[in-house]
Amino acid sequence: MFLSSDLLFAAVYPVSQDSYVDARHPYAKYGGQKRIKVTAWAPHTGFGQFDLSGMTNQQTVSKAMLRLHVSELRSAGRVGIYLVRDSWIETNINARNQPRIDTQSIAALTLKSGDVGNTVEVDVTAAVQAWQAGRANYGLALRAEPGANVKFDSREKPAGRPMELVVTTQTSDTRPNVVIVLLDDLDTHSLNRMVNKGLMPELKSRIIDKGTNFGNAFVTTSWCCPSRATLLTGMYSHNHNVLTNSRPLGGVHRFDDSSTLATWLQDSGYRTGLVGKYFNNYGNNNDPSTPVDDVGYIPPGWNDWHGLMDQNTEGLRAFQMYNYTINENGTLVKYGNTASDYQTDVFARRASQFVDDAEGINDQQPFFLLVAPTAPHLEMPGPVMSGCSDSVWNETIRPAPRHIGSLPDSIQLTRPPNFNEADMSDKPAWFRQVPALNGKDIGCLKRQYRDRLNSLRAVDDLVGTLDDALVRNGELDNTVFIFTSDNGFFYGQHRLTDKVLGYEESIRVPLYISAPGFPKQATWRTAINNDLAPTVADFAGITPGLTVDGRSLLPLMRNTSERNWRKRFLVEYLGTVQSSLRPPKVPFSAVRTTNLSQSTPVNQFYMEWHDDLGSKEFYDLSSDRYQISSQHNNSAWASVRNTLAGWLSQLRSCGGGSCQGLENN
Ligand SMILES: [Ca+2]
Ligand SMILES: [Ca+2]
Ligand SMILES: [Ca+2]
Ligand SMILES: [Ca+2]
Repeated sequence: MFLSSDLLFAAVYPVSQDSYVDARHPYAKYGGQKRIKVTAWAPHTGFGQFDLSGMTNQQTVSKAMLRLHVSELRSAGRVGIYLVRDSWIETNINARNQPRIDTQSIAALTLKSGDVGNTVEVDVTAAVQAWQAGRANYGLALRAEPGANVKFDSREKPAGRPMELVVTTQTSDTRPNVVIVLLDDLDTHSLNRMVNKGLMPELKSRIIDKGTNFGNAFVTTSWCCPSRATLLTGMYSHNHNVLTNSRPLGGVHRFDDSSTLATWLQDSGYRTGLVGKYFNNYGNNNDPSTPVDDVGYIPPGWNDWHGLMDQNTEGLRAFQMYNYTINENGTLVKYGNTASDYQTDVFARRASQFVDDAEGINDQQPFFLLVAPTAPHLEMPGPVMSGCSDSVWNETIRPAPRHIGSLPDSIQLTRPPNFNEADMSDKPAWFRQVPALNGKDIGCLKRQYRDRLNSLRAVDDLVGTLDDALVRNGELDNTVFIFTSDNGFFYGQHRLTDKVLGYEESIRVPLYISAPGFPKQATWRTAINNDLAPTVADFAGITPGLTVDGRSLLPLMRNTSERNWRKRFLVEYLGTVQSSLRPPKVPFSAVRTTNLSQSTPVNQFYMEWHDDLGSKEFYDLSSDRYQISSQHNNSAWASVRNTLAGWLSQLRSCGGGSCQGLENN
């Protein structure tokens, strides 16, 4: 072919799902010429018109290479490549005149004698991407610069095309983005108070008012590491085997990170990111036999990693609002103690940046982001309060500087009927040894309560910052936003602080899911943290890479009164005995019934402690919702207890797909 005032028409046709080349015979439009000549004898111009209309809306150009076969070179020199509009081409084709090019060249190639007989390639990706964005047909024109005389031609058959555009496309992935904001030690009651007082405006307007409120959401093991392992695997503790927060039964060392929600999503095409807390003991580097605690370790499945280091070499810990260290994609970054270092705010900025980066790298790729602030977890070590008689009450958390001193007075520690439980005679013998709180301790707890709740206001700002990033990137309508916590918390109920035990305050967590296509709604059907991984997998259209124990919540979001749903679930703590602590950490297995499909709802809790005494507890929550008086010895409940003991004996070893049936039947 020659390039001169002769005209080349080269359309692009799909040759496979992900690439296009010009395949239409170039002279089809102009009738029967055996050879197209495209010459660039200066000042002549040749051009090709390329039609990408065969591409679907899901496809985008990832690469475009213009290939030119150099058949003759009278004098070496540069040839400019220009982008020209469809209308320009039609005008010039019809007029058969010498085209004028007014635009700037998008690329140029310098030809030398060695190119003769060869095909040269020019990268025109950016121009073709812009061309596709306008969904218009454009052309590429060639013009030799003064001094250059070249002929592009090919007599080779069948591939001999003088001017060929090879376009590689990728099919865009329209699956939704998923963002999980996972708080640490946030109980349902505290969050509800903050929301109802108007102190969580961002969370309310951006998630709660647009999403599904799971009014009966629980964790199946109420402790940081076991709960986070459940989030990432969809399994009960007795199946993922992370039983505590530290070695040998728990912590980062115990977690099998080879198949997790992150790896499943990444393998299926998601860009994945973590910002915040991962597992306890992450980064402490105290086991030479494994890399998982190494300082620079990044677990499989994560593209963009900002993991908070636990217990670093300076003794600083993840649970500090200042002076902590983050592994930022393999680089350790230390944060100081200025206002801008406040942990929740740093995570807000990092999370927002993750969204910007993911969208900038490839808008067509969905992302998964797990944001895990430490708030409202107590700082350890952190500022301590004086005046408590028992040091277990003296820890607190610093709110963001802008919130200090501005929490309304109306937010005060509540004292439900089980607060500082007076009569412990229904509890196991070792539990009765836990002393009651005295006035000094209650004073500390009151301050701690207000600090913890006040720390949530920076979390609310984080939700707003993150949502702003979704809006800014045009992703709000294609993002699933999940807000929850790894466990609840005791504020003096049953004389306790902290979590771990199976009572309501410890196992209930907030759970809101705002997702495209779902209205603001509420369901009282039971959701457990085992469900989060399969739910996210369902949104992503993938099958979990493990045999999960939980189930997708999407059916419940489609029908909030679904009758064929979970009637009971297992609550367990299978770690070591530490009965002297508050709470006493004594392993137990329990079954919580939540059968709301009957006319009279059944809410019961049956627990077997794994202690030397074979201690048990039983509560009918309809008559004793505060679990003040265990009925484990009351013969009136013997039949119910026996039934629950039967379910418990099966649930505690369920797995391999059997848990759902045991929960539903
Ligand atoms: Ca926690
Ligand atoms: Ca190690
Ligand atoms: Ca996108
Ligand atoms: Ca009692």
